[in-house]
Amino acid sequence: MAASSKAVKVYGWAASPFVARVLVCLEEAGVDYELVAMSRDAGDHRRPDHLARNVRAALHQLHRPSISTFHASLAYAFSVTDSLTHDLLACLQPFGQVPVLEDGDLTLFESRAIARHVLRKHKPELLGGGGLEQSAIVDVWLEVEAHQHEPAAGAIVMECLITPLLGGAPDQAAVGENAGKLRRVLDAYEARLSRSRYLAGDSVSVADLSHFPLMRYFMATEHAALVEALPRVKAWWEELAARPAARKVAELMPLDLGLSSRKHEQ
Ligand SMILES: N[C@@H](CCC(=O)N[C@@H](CS)C(=O)NCC(=O)O)C(=O)O
Repeated sequence: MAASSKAVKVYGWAASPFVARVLVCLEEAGVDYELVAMSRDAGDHRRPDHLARNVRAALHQLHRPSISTFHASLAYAFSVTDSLTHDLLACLQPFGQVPVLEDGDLTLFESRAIARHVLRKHKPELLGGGGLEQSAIVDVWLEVEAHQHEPAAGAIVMECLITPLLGGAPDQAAVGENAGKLRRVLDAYEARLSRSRYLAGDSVSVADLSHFPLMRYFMATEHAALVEALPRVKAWWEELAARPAARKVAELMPLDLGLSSRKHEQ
């Protein structure tokens, strides 16, 4: 997407599964957005302007009724000086990561929180449509993605895809351990998908979509066989990857994560 006048801006690099998660949701919701490309290699995410974006996002939450101690101390530190050094900004900003979303005056970080915001605003049916029960079920499966699927699949992608691209050797013990964990997660998905077409019911939701970016990379590893062995999970994945939003974002996600050129430069 072009033109800097867009109200919705996403900062980051699209090869990141976290950034891609946000892009998939924006595409699904038909939101007109601008991807403000940043370079990890150039350290754009550590620059003061990006760190300040995260600080602004945290400060935003001060206006909410449930203010955490962390945010309170952040606000205090921010208010006692208006000339923060870069180092202080780096301390204040807990993660220095992408994506960050700007939606008008609202600045957010954390990809799943951003995804929920985008969908709550533009396509609530992907969050369960506002019904208490259905929304709770969507939340459950989004948590499963975050706490069961991502750690195991992410470790395999790191060891089997990213480490070799950077010229390293995979830690086979870590690969074996996480393949075992992921197999158990996918077995649970297979059982779940025997009862409903998607994870949270018979319509697609953010819980399914949220899997797409990491699974795209996971399916490029030899451990894709774990998915291929489970007919319902395989069909679910193929349907997910064939969605127009997923296909569009996949074009921005080279399977070498843009790392091949870096390896050759080393
Ligand atoms: N929990 C965060 C994780 C974000 C994250 O790890 N982003 C990576 C993108 S590759 C990043 O910014 N890494 C740079 C760094 O941590 O220095 C989310 O879901 O947004």
